Amino acid sequence: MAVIKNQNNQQKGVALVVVLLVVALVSIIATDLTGRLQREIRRSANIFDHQQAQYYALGAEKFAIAIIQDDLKDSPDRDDLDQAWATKGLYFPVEGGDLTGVITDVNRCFNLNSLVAKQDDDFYIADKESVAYQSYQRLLDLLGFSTGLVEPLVDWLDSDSQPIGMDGAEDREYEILSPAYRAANNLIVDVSELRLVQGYSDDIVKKLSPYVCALPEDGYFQLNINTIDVDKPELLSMLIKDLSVQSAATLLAERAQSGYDDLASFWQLSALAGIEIEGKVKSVIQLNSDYYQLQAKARIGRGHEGLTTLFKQVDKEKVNIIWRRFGTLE
Ligand SMILES: [Ca+2]
Repeated sequence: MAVIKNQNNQQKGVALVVVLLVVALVSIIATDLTGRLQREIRRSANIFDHQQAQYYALGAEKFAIAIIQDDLKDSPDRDDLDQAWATKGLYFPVEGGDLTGVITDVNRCFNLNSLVAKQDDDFYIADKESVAYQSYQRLLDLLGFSTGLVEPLVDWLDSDSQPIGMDGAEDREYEILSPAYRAANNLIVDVSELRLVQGYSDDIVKKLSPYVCALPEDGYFQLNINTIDVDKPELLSMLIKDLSVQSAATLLAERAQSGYDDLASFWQLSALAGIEIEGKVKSVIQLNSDYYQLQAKARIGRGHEGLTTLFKQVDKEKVNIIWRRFGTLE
């Protein structure tokens, strides 16, 4: 009898251990599931916040179009830094976060794509005598770079595969690199593309970038005299070759916040007296802008979204979106 009782006790002990094991296993599984659920909830919340931030950024884009359109209605023939669109540091507190944005016109910089122009046969070619080509050469010189840097860039843009000069670079120069690539032979989409062009080191691109832009139009070279940055007189000196950087700096520093009322007032300035300026050079200077760029940033909870949009005004009434790019802004 004693043996049977002992066996019963042992079986009860084994059953208890099994039950404890099962309880432990269930606890582990439950803890894991809770952890997973919490991570899923957090992930969903992050996605929701991010989507909301994206929609707020798109809202900023609509708001920017409205502001630019209002300005077009009020003053179709001029854009200056005193107008509503040029207001700096717009900040909007929104539910769960905030929205910031800034609009700049993109006629205050040199359009790199103006170095080439499309011919009848859909070919991009460069004209060394064009105002754009010569202005860019002077800009390079004024910033302390070799004027030869114009050539690899022109080759990057033009449709043919013949180097334009001694410093030019076409497929042959890029195909021997590792990794190898080919010249775009097309307009550039972003200034950062310069890094791929022969001779354009990081330092050069960094110093050049504030002065240049990449607009989606070949042969398009227009500067708004009312919006050129005061600290970039080189942009005026590159265009008007007999105007020194120092005189251009004084001229820009003396410009009223509301800019010039008409082009005649600008060309009559004493700083420009006695300087002979060709008509094709004069035609680059405008009082209004065609292109604008919005940089917006939305923060909702843990979601952040940056948006850059390029607009173009058409027929002085419509504002078209040329491209938009989502991504974190600096
Ligand atoms: Ca080429």
